[in-house]
Amino acid sequence: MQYFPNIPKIEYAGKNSRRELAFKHYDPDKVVAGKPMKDHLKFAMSWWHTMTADGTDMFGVGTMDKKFGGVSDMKVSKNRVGAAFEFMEKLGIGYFCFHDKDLAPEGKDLKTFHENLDVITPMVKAEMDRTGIKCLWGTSNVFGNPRYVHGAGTSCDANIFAYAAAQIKKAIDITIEFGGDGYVFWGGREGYETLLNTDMGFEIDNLARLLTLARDYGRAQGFKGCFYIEPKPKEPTKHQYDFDASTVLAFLRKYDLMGDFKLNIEANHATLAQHTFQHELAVARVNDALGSIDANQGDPNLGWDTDQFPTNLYDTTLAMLEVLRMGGFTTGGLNFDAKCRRPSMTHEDMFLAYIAGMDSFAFGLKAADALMKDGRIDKFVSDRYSSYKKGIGKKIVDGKVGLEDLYKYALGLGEYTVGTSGRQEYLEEVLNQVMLESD
Ligand code: XLS
Ligand code: NI
Ligand code: NI
Repeated sequence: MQYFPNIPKIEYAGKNSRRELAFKHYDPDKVVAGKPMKDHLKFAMSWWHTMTADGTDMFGVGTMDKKFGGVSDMKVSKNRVGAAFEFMEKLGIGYFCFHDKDLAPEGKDLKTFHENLDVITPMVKAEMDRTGIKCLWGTSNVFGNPRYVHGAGTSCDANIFAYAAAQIKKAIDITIEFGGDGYVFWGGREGYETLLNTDMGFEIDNLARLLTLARDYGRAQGFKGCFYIEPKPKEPTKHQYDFDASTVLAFLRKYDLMGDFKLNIEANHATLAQHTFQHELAVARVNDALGSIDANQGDPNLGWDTDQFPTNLYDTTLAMLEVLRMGGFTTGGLNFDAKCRRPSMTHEDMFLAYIAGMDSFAFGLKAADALMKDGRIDKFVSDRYSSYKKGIGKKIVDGKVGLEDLYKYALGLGEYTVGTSGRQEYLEEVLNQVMLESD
């Protein structure tokens, strides 16, 4: 049974090719910066956007067929397994990410939900064994159901905390069964609408309790992968506790979770926090906490999470620069947390969208490697701080001077102004030149 009979296996056709269903930059086995592109990029399919999201929005019903010939809920879920693996095989995608709720219908209660999952997960596992496709990370949807209206770990209702814990336990079990490399927490409802009804300190303590319980359970079950928090400032709640990378790092340090948790940085969430994608990646990287990436992009003219496929080559280049600077992904990868626009409603559009995203990151990898080899930007940055490599600067870095020493030293400087330029425009020109020449 083929779900996409008109779509061939997608191949690399070269940058000048006009073939629609072909890669122009993603050449999986081509060695860049010491290893094949596919090992650098570690592309993953998001089960939710790709297999379940049908274009429904606040103003209208779905426009896309994500039932794949199924009629009953269970048959739809079963068909999605076949469609997902055919989709990934045809694109040469090596990983997938999932929420519990993406895989099987929730049914009337938790017991039914988990019975449904027990039917679908062996089917997924069998397809993983057949194809060699792996699980990048799993997660639990503890934000969609109305019971999570006040939050999951941060709900005012202890029964809901327990309910979320039960869902997370099962999702961790499935992730372990799939041999998943990671487990994500994205706290869509872990925030508040108004402080008039909210005990913020208590809620954040409870969020840490839930994550700690999950970490302890996962480790006790032998989960060796990485736990991730995915920061997002707002949407659906007005103010989310995992606002951005810096906020999450402070949380992880306060509750002593840095040993097991890293960050899953999503491009569009950075935009919503009024940061650049590269900023969020850099904050994570310099704190040794860059784990994985949700590869998408937002629309600077819109104030919500549009989850578009990433095609901005500056963003993919600077993102891959951060990935190369940290020495590449370990447990993480590039998960396309991205969906087709509502009017791009055909199955072919799904393939074209992934091709665009994969090519954009493949280009970004080549350009980032070229930037590092070119070396002008790195050298400029390093030279810019050269005053800390000798004299008083070195003493500051080595902790050899006190405030009084610096006082005396500064008095001795007389009139002193910094004379060197930041040269931003020149560096932007270098970036353009290297990007344009990198392929
Ligand atoms: C929503 C988030 C979500 C997470 C997984 O904005 O990006 O899709 O990645 O729960
Ligand atoms: Ni995401
Ligand atoms: Ni998102």
